[in-house]
Amino acid sequence: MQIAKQIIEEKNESLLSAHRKQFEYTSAFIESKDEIIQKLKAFQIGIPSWALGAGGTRFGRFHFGGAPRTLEEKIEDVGVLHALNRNSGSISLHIPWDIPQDYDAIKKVAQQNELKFDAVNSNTFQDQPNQQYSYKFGSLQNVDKAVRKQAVGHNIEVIKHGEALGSKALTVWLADGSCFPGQISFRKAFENTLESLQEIYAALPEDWKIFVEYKAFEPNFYSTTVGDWGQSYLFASKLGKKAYTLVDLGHHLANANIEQIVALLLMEGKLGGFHFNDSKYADDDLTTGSIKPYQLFLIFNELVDGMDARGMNHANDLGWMIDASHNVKDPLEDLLQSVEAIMIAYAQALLVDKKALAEARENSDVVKAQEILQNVFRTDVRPLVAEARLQSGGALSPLGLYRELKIREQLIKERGANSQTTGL
Ligand SMILES: [Mn+2]
Repeated sequence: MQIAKQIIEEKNESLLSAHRKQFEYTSAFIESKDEIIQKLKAFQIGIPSWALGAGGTRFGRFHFGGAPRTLEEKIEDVGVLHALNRNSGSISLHIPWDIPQDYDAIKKVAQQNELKFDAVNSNTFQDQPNQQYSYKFGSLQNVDKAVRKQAVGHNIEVIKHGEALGSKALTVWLADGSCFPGQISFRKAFENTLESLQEIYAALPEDWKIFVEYKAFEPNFYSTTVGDWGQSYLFASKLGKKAYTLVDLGHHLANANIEQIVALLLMEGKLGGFHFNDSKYADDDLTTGSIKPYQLFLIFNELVDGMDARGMNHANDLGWMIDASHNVKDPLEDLLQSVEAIMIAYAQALLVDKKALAEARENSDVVKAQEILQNVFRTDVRPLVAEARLQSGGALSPLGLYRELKIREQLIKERGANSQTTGL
Protein backbone atom coordinates (compact mmCIF):
# COMPACT_ATOMS: atom_id res chain seq x y z
CA MET A 1 0.00 0.00 0.00
CA GLN A 2 1.07 3.56 -0.61
CA ILE A 3 -0.13 6.76 1.08
CA ALA A 4 -1.05 9.46 -1.42
CA LYS A 5 0.77 12.77 -0.93
CA GLN A 6 -2.57 14.55 -1.21
CA ILE A 7 -3.95 12.70 1.82
CA ILE A 8 -0.95 13.75 3.89
CA GLU A 9 -1.40 17.37 2.81
CA GLU A 10 -5.12 17.31 3.63
CA LYS A 11 -4.54 15.77 7.04
CA ASN A 12 -1.84 18.32 7.86
CA GLU A 13 -4.37 21.12 7.44
CA SER A 14 -6.02 20.63 10.83
CA LEU A 15 -2.64 20.71 12.63
CA LEU A 16 -1.15 23.57 10.68
CA SER A 17 -2.22 26.51 12.81
CA ALA A 18 -0.95 24.98 16.07
CA HIS A 19 2.28 23.97 14.35
CA ARG A 20 2.86 27.49 13.01
CA LYS A 21 2.58 28.93 16.52
CA GLN A 22 4.93 26.35 18.01
CA PHE A 23 7.44 26.73 15.20
CA GLU A 24 7.40 30.50 15.45
CA TYR A 25 8.07 30.33 19.19
CA THR A 26 10.91 27.80 18.92
CA SER A 27 12.60 29.28 15.87
CA ALA A 28 12.56 32.82 17.29
CA PHE A 29 15.53 31.79 19.43
CA ILE A 30 17.44 30.06 16.63
CA GLU A 31 19.50 32.16 14.25
CA SER A 32 20.45 29.45 11.78
CA LYS A 33 17.01 27.87 11.59
CA ASP A 34 16.88 27.67 7.78
CA GLU A 35 20.26 25.96 7.60
CA ILE A 36 19.23 23.50 10.31
CA ILE A 37 15.97 22.70 8.54
CA GLN A 38 17.83 22.00 5.30
CA LYS A 39 20.11 19.57 7.15
CA LEU A 40 17.13 17.87 8.79
CA LYS A 41 15.45 17.46 5.41
CA ALA A 42 18.58 15.89 3.91
CA PHE A 43 19.09 13.41 6.75
CA GLN A 44 17.96 9.89 5.85
CA ILE A 45 17.93 6.81 8.03
CA GLY A 46 18.09 3.28 6.71
CA ILE A 47 15.40 0.90 7.92
CA PRO A 48 16.51 -2.71 8.34
CA SER A 49 14.38 -5.27 6.55
CA TRP A 50 14.48 -7.49 9.65
CA ALA A 51 12.83 -4.87 11.84
CA LEU A 52 9.55 -5.01 9.94
CA GLY A 53 8.47 -8.37 11.31
CA ALA A 54 8.04 -9.73 14.83
CA GLY A 55 11.57 -9.96 16.20
CA GLY A 56 10.82 -11.89 19.35
CA THR A 57 13.36 -13.15 21.84
CA ARG A 58 15.00 -16.48 22.50
CA PHE A 59 11.91 -17.28 24.55
CA GLY A 60 9.58 -16.98 21.63
CA ARG A 61 7.83 -14.66 19.31
CA PHE A 62 4.41 -13.04 19.29
CA HIS A 63 2.98 -12.59 15.85
CA PHE A 64 1.05 -9.56 14.66
CA GLY A 65 -1.33 -9.16 11.76
CA GLY A 66 -0.45 -7.70 8.39
CA ALA A 67 3.24 -8.60 8.64
CA PRO A 68 5.08 -8.27 5.31
CA ARG A 69 5.23 -11.64 3.55
CA THR A 70 7.78 -10.81 0.88
CA LEU A 71 10.69 -8.50 0.23
CA GLU A 72 8.39 -6.35 -1.91
CA GLU A 73 6.02 -5.93 1.03
CA LYS A 74 8.91 -5.05 3.34
CA ILE A 75 9.95 -2.33 0.91
CA GLU A 76 6.35 -1.09 0.82
CA ASP A 77 6.33 -0.90 4.62
CA VAL A 78 9.43 1.28 4.58
CA GLY A 79 7.69 3.31 1.88
CA VAL A 80 4.84 3.98 4.32
CA LEU A 81 7.32 5.22 6.94
CA HIS A 82 9.11 7.39 4.41
CA ALA A 83 5.88 8.89 3.09
CA LEU A 84 4.94 9.86 6.65
CA ASN A 85 8.24 11.24 7.94
CA ARG A 86 10.40 11.76 4.80
CA ASN A 87 13.48 10.68 6.77
CA SER A 88 13.33 6.92 6.17
CA GLY A 89 14.63 6.95 2.62
CA SER A 90 16.43 3.62 2.45
CA ILE A 91 16.21 -0.05 3.33
CA SER A 92 19.03 -2.27 4.54
CA LEU A 93 18.68 -5.87 3.36
CA HIS A 94 19.71 -9.02 5.12
CA ILE A 95 20.89 -12.00 3.09
CA PRO A 96 19.70 -14.79 3.05
CA TRP A 97 16.48 -13.58 4.70
CA ASP A 98 15.75 -11.26 1.79
CA ILE A 99 17.30 -12.74 -1.34
CA PRO A 100 16.03 -10.64 -4.24
CA GLN A 101 14.60 -12.94 -6.92
CA ASP A 102 14.02 -10.30 -9.59
CA TYR A 103 16.32 -7.28 -9.29
CA ASP A 104 14.40 -5.10 -11.74
CA ALA A 105 11.07 -5.75 -10.03
CA ILE A 106 12.57 -5.05 -6.59
CA LYS A 107 14.24 -1.87 -7.79
CA LYS A 108 10.95 -0.72 -9.30
CA VAL A 109 9.09 -1.15 -5.99
CA ALA A 110 11.85 0.78 -4.24
CA GLN A 111 11.68 3.54 -6.82
CA GLN A 112 7.90 3.82 -6.50
CA ASN A 113 8.42 4.32 -2.78
CA GLU A 114 11.33 6.75 -3.27
CA LEU A 115 13.75 4.43 -1.49
CA LYS A 116 17.40 3.56 -1.94
CA PHE A 117 19.24 0.43 -0.86
CA ASP A 118 21.50 0.94 2.11
CA ALA A 119 24.25 -1.45 3.27
CA VAL A 120 23.61 -5.15 2.68
CA ASN A 121 24.12 -7.49 5.62
CA SER A 122 25.60 -10.97 5.50
CA ASN A 123 24.68 -13.75 7.90
CA THR A 124 27.12 -16.38 9.09
CA PHE A 125 25.70 -16.55 12.60
CA GLN A 126 23.22 -19.32 11.85
CA ASP A 127 23.17 -22.36 9.59
CA GLN A 128 20.88 -22.36 6.58
CA PRO A 129 19.07 -25.46 5.31
CA ASN A 130 21.29 -27.49 2.97
CA GLN A 131 24.41 -25.60 4.00
CA GLN A 132 27.49 -27.84 3.64
CA TYR A 133 29.45 -26.76 6.74
CA SER A 134 28.18 -25.55 10.12
CA TYR A 135 29.04 -22.24 11.79
CA LYS A 136 28.63 -23.73 15.24
CA PHE A 137 32.28 -22.98 16.03
CA GLY A 138 32.51 -19.76 14.10
CA SER A 139 32.58 -18.69 10.48
CA LEU A 140 35.42 -16.37 9.41
CA GLN A 141 37.46 -17.44 12.45
CA ASN A 142 36.82 -21.18 12.08
CA VAL A 143 39.81 -23.52 12.45
CA ASP A 144 38.59 -25.39 9.35
CA LYS A 145 39.59 -23.66 6.12
CA ALA A 146 36.59 -25.15 4.30
CA VAL A 147 34.17 -23.43 6.72
CA ARG A 148 35.96 -20.12 6.31
CA LYS A 149 35.85 -20.47 2.53
CA GLN A 150 32.10 -21.09 2.64
CA ALA A 151 31.58 -17.98 4.82
CA VAL A 152 33.77 -15.84 2.54
CA GLY A 153 31.81 -17.10 -0.48
CA HIS A 154 28.54 -16.11 1.19
CA ASN A 155 29.78 -12.57 1.82
CA ILE A 156 30.87 -12.24 -1.81
CA GLU A 157 27.42 -13.42 -2.90
CA VAL A 158 25.86 -10.74 -0.66
CA ILE A 159 28.02 -8.09 -2.33
CA LYS A 160 26.74 -9.26 -5.74
CA HIS A 161 23.10 -8.92 -4.62
CA GLY A 162 23.87 -5.46 -3.25
CA GLU A 163 25.62 -4.40 -6.43
CA ALA A 164 22.63 -5.39 -8.52
CA LEU A 165 20.35 -3.22 -6.36
CA GLY A 166 22.62 -0.20 -6.00
CA SER A 167 23.91 -0.69 -2.45
CA LYS A 168 27.33 0.75 -1.67
CA ALA A 169 28.34 -1.08 1.49
CA LEU A 170 28.53 -4.49 3.12
CA THR A 171 28.00 -4.82 6.87
CA VAL A 172 29.68 -7.81 8.48
CA TRP A 173 28.57 -8.72 11.95
CA LEU A 174 30.14 -11.91 13.25
CA ALA A 175 28.88 -14.04 16.09
CA ASP A 176 32.34 -15.66 16.12
CA GLY A 177 34.00 -16.14 19.48
CA SER A 178 33.99 -18.73 22.22
CA CYS A 179 31.80 -19.80 25.11
CA PHE A 180 34.46 -21.26 27.39
CA PRO A 181 38.02 -20.47 28.42
CA GLY A 182 40.50 -22.47 26.40
CA GLN A 183 38.05 -23.16 23.57
CA ILE A 184 39.93 -21.10 20.98
CA SER A 185 43.22 -19.34 20.49
CA PHE A 186 42.44 -15.61 20.52
CA ARG A 187 45.36 -14.92 18.21
CA LYS A 188 44.54 -17.65 15.75
CA ALA A 189 40.87 -16.60 15.70
CA PHE A 190 41.93 -13.02 14.93
CA GLU A 191 44.35 -14.10 12.19
CA ASN A 192 41.82 -16.40 10.53
CA THR A 193 39.18 -13.68 10.67
CA LEU A 194 41.55 -11.13 9.18
CA GLU A 195 42.54 -13.46 6.34
CA SER A 196 38.86 -14.17 5.59
CA LEU A 197 37.96 -10.46 5.71
CA GLN A 198 40.86 -9.72 3.35
CA GLU A 199 39.37 -12.12 0.81
CA ILE A 200 35.98 -10.39 1.14
CA TYR A 201 37.64 -6.97 0.92
CA ALA A 202 39.33 -7.99 -2.33
CA ALA A 203 35.88 -8.64 -3.83
CA LEU A 204 34.50 -5.18 -2.92
CA PRO A 205 33.65 -2.93 -5.86
CA GLU A 206 35.77 0.21 -6.12
CA ASP A 207 33.17 2.59 -4.68
CA TRP A 208 32.04 0.28 -1.86
CA LYS A 209 32.74 0.26 1.86
CA ILE A 210 32.87 -2.64 4.27
CA PHE A 211 31.58 -2.05 7.80
CA VAL A 212 33.03 -4.25 10.54
CA GLU A 213 30.44 -4.31 13.30
CA TYR A 214 31.49 -5.26 16.82
CA LYS A 215 29.53 -6.63 19.76
CA ALA A 216 30.67 -7.31 23.30
CA PHE A 217 28.94 -10.64 23.90
CA GLU A 218 26.07 -12.90 22.83
CA PRO A 219 25.68 -15.46 21.35
CA ASN A 220 29.17 -16.28 22.56
CA PHE A 221 29.63 -15.58 26.24
CA TYR A 222 33.33 -15.91 26.97
CA SER A 223 34.97 -14.11 24.06
CA THR A 224 33.86 -12.40 20.88
CA THR A 225 36.38 -12.11 18.07
CA VAL A 226 35.18 -8.64 17.05
CA GLY A 227 34.15 -7.71 20.57
CA ASP A 228 34.76 -3.98 20.84
CA TRP A 229 35.70 -0.91 18.86
CA GLY A 230 39.41 -1.56 19.33
CA GLN A 231 39.20 -4.96 17.71
CA SER A 232 36.99 -3.63 14.92
CA TYR A 233 39.42 -0.73 14.41
CA LEU A 234 42.32 -3.19 14.15
CA PHE A 235 40.54 -5.15 11.42
CA ALA A 236 39.43 -2.01 9.59
CA SER A 237 42.94 -0.54 9.71
CA LYS A 238 44.60 -3.69 8.49
CA LEU A 239 42.05 -4.15 5.69
CA GLY A 240 42.48 -0.74 4.08
CA LYS A 241 40.75 2.51 3.21
CA LYS A 242 37.43 0.98 2.22
CA ALA A 243 37.04 -0.65 5.65
CA TYR A 244 35.35 1.09 8.58
CA THR A 245 34.00 0.37 12.02
CA LEU A 246 30.25 0.24 12.54
CA VAL A 247 28.91 1.30 15.92
CA ASP A 248 25.72 -0.37 17.12
CA LEU A 249 24.47 1.40 20.23
CA GLY A 250 23.44 -1.88 21.88
CA HIS A 251 26.74 -3.68 21.39
CA HIS A 252 28.73 -2.34 24.33
CA LEU A 253 29.31 -3.43 27.87
CA ALA A 254 27.11 -1.59 30.36
CA ASN A 255 27.78 2.16 30.74
CA ALA A 256 30.41 2.34 28.00
CA ASN A 257 31.08 5.92 26.94
CA ILE A 258 29.85 5.57 23.37
CA GLU A 259 30.17 9.28 22.60
CA GLN A 260 33.90 9.08 23.29
CA ILE A 261 34.26 6.01 21.07
CA VAL A 262 32.46 7.83 18.27
CA ALA A 263 34.65 10.92 18.67
CA LEU A 264 37.89 8.96 18.38
CA LEU A 265 36.78 6.77 15.49
CA LEU A 266 35.73 9.89 13.57
CA MET A 267 39.02 11.56 14.41
CA GLU A 268 40.83 8.60 12.86
CA GLY A 269 38.54 8.57 9.80
CA LYS A 270 37.41 5.06 10.63
CA LEU A 271 33.76 5.46 11.58
CA GLY A 272 31.66 4.24 8.68
CA GLY A 273 28.28 3.11 9.86
CA PHE A 274 25.82 3.43 12.66
CA HIS A 275 23.08 1.21 14.08
CA PHE A 276 20.56 3.03 16.25
CA ASN A 277 18.55 1.40 19.01
CA ASP A 278 18.37 1.69 22.78
CA SER A 279 18.93 -0.62 25.68
CA LYS A 280 18.63 -0.92 29.41
CA TYR A 281 20.90 -3.92 29.95
CA ALA A 282 22.62 -5.22 26.81
CA ASP A 283 21.65 -5.69 23.17
CA ASP A 284 18.00 -5.05 23.97
CA ASP A 285 17.12 -3.61 20.53
CA LEU A 286 14.60 -1.20 22.04
CA THR A 287 13.19 1.92 20.41
CA THR A 288 15.91 4.54 19.86
CA GLY A 289 15.76 7.23 22.54
CA SER A 290 13.31 5.31 24.73
CA ILE A 291 15.72 4.65 27.61
CA LYS A 292 18.71 7.00 27.35
CA PRO A 293 17.78 10.07 25.29
CA TYR A 294 20.55 12.21 26.83
CA GLN A 295 23.17 9.69 25.76
CA LEU A 296 21.71 9.74 22.25
CA PHE A 297 22.04 13.51 22.18
CA LEU A 298 25.63 13.38 23.48
CA ILE A 299 26.51 10.86 20.78
CA PHE A 300 24.98 13.10 18.13
CA ASN A 301 26.87 16.03 19.52
CA GLU A 302 30.14 14.15 18.92
CA LEU A 303 28.97 12.93 15.52
CA VAL A 304 28.18 16.44 14.32
CA ASP A 305 31.31 17.92 15.85
CA GLY A 306 33.57 15.14 14.52
CA MET A 307 32.05 15.19 11.05
CA ASP A 308 32.30 18.99 10.85
CA ALA A 309 35.95 18.81 11.90
CA ARG A 310 36.64 16.57 8.91
CA GLY A 311 34.40 18.48 6.51
CA MET A 312 32.07 15.50 6.16
CA ASN A 313 28.53 15.65 4.84
CA HIS A 314 26.15 14.68 7.66
CA ALA A 315 23.59 13.15 5.32
CA ASN A 316 25.81 10.98 3.15
CA ASP A 317 29.22 10.32 4.63
CA LEU A 318 28.15 7.82 7.27
CA GLY A 319 25.71 4.94 6.90
CA TRP A 320 22.84 5.76 9.27
CA MET A 321 20.69 2.75 10.05
CA ILE A 322 18.33 1.49 12.70
CA ASP A 323 18.91 -1.99 14.11
CA ALA A 324 16.03 -2.93 16.34
CA SER A 325 13.63 -5.71 17.11
CA HIS A 326 10.00 -5.64 18.17
CA ASN A 327 8.35 -7.84 20.72
CA VAL A 328 5.38 -5.85 21.98
CA LYS A 329 4.88 -2.96 19.55
CA ASP A 330 3.66 -2.61 16.00
CA PRO A 331 7.06 -2.42 14.22
CA LEU A 332 5.98 0.46 12.00
CA GLU A 333 4.87 2.56 14.96
CA ASP A 334 8.09 1.74 16.75
CA LEU A 335 10.19 2.73 13.74
CA LEU A 336 8.33 6.04 13.47
CA GLN A 337 9.20 6.67 17.12
CA SER A 338 12.85 5.74 16.54
CA VAL A 339 13.26 8.00 13.52
CA GLU A 340 11.63 10.87 15.43
CA ALA A 341 14.03 10.35 18.37
CA ILE A 342 17.01 10.32 16.01
CA MET A 343 15.87 13.52 14.29
CA ILE A 344 15.33 15.25 17.63
CA ALA A 345 18.82 14.31 18.85
CA TYR A 346 20.33 15.42 15.54
CA ALA A 347 18.46 18.74 15.62
CA GLN A 348 19.61 19.36 19.18
CA ALA A 349 23.22 18.58 18.25
CA LEU A 350 22.96 21.15 15.43
CA LEU A 351 21.92 23.75 18.01
CA VAL A 352 25.00 23.40 20.21
CA ASP A 353 26.93 26.66 20.41
CA LYS A 354 30.32 25.22 19.50
CA LYS A 355 32.18 28.49 19.97
CA ALA A 356 30.84 28.99 23.48
CA LEU A 357 31.53 25.35 24.33
CA ALA A 358 35.12 25.63 23.10
CA GLU A 359 35.57 28.77 25.20
CA ALA A 360 34.16 27.13 28.30
CA ARG A 361 36.57 24.24 27.77
CA GLU A 362 39.53 26.56 27.28
CA ASN A 363 38.66 28.21 30.58
CA SER A 364 38.01 24.87 32.27
CA ASP A 365 34.58 26.25 33.09
CA VAL A 366 32.98 22.91 33.84
CA VAL A 367 29.64 24.36 34.88
CA LYS A 368 29.30 26.44 31.73
CA ALA A 369 30.20 23.50 29.48
CA GLN A 370 27.55 21.35 31.13
CA GLU A 371 24.98 24.16 30.92
CA ILE A 372 25.57 24.62 27.19
CA LEU A 373 24.84 20.98 26.46
CA GLN A 374 21.96 20.62 28.88
CA ASN A 375 20.27 23.81 27.71
CA VAL A 376 20.16 22.41 24.21
CA PHE A 377 19.00 19.00 25.40
CA ARG A 378 16.17 20.67 27.32
CA THR A 379 15.04 22.66 24.29
CA ASP A 380 11.94 21.29 22.64
CA VAL A 381 13.05 21.02 19.01
CA ARG A 382 10.05 19.01 17.86
CA PRO A 383 8.55 21.98 15.96
CA LEU A 384 11.83 22.27 13.97
CA VAL A 385 11.75 18.59 13.07
CA ALA A 386 8.05 18.87 12.17
CA GLU A 387 8.72 21.92 9.98
CA ALA A 388 11.42 20.02 8.07
CA ARG A 389 8.97 17.17 7.55
CA LEU A 390 6.26 19.54 6.42
CA GLN A 391 8.57 21.18 3.88
CA SER A 392 9.48 17.72 2.55
CA GLY A 393 5.84 16.72 2.09
CA GLY A 394 5.65 14.54 5.19
CA ALA A 395 3.05 14.41 7.95
CA LEU A 396 3.13 16.89 10.81
CA SER A 397 2.31 13.98 13.10
CA PRO A 398 3.53 10.76 11.45
CA LEU A 399 2.40 8.47 14.26
CA GLY A 400 -0.91 10.29 14.64
CA LEU A 401 -1.62 9.97 10.93
CA TYR A 402 -0.54 6.32 10.88
CA ARG A 403 -3.23 5.64 13.46
CA GLU A 404 -5.80 7.95 11.93
CA LEU A 405 -5.45 6.24 8.55
CA LYS A 406 -5.67 2.84 10.28
CA ILE A 407 -2.67 1.59 8.31
CA ARG A 408 -2.21 -1.58 10.35
CA GLU A 409 -5.87 -2.47 9.87
CA GLN A 410 -5.47 -1.93 6.13
CA LEU A 411 -2.36 -4.12 6.06
CA ILE A 412 -4.21 -6.88 7.93
CA LYS A 413 -7.00 -6.68 5.36
CA GLU A 414 -4.46 -6.88 2.54
CA ARG A 415 -2.11 -9.51 3.95
CA GLY A 416 -4.17 -11.37 6.52
CA ALA A 417 -4.07 -11.65 10.30
CA ASN A 418 -1.62 -14.57 10.24
CA SER A 419 0.87 -13.43 7.63
CA GLN A 420 4.44 -14.59 8.24
CA THR A 421 7.63 -12.62 7.73
CA THR A 422 10.71 -14.12 6.18
CA GLY A 423 13.74 -13.93 8.45
CA LEU A 424 14.51 -14.86 12.02
MN1 LIG B 1 23.64 -4.01 14.51
